[in-house]
Amino acid sequence: MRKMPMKSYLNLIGALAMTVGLAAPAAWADNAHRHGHQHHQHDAQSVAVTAQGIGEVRAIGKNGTSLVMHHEPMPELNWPAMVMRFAVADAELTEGLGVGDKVSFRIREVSEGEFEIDRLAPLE
Ligand SMILES: [Cu+2]
Repeated sequence: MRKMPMKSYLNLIGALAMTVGLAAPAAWADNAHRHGHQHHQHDAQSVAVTAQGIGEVRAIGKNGTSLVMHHEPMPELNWPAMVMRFAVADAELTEGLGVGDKVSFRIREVSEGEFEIDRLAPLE
């Protein structure tokens, strides 16, 4: 093994620590966004997990296939109120929708911890 001067060794450690320090908050944010969910007891044959919600549109993704929404608490999934992005199952659901619109919606779990809106209706 080649000997490394102690100083550059310490510099390397410092650089690594900084990288980790910068990367970690992003990873945590992502985890928080996925929400821990509470339904591990069902098997593959069980019906899809769905939940109803109410929210306000904050942004509409390109081609209407995603929405950033402030949603109210969703007790079925034990989710608090928050702003998050949802995939949308069918762009037709977001047709005519505008930022600031209040909607009721249903989300469906498409894979572990990943949800998409499969029903959406304007409120008021
Ligand atoms: Cu959320």
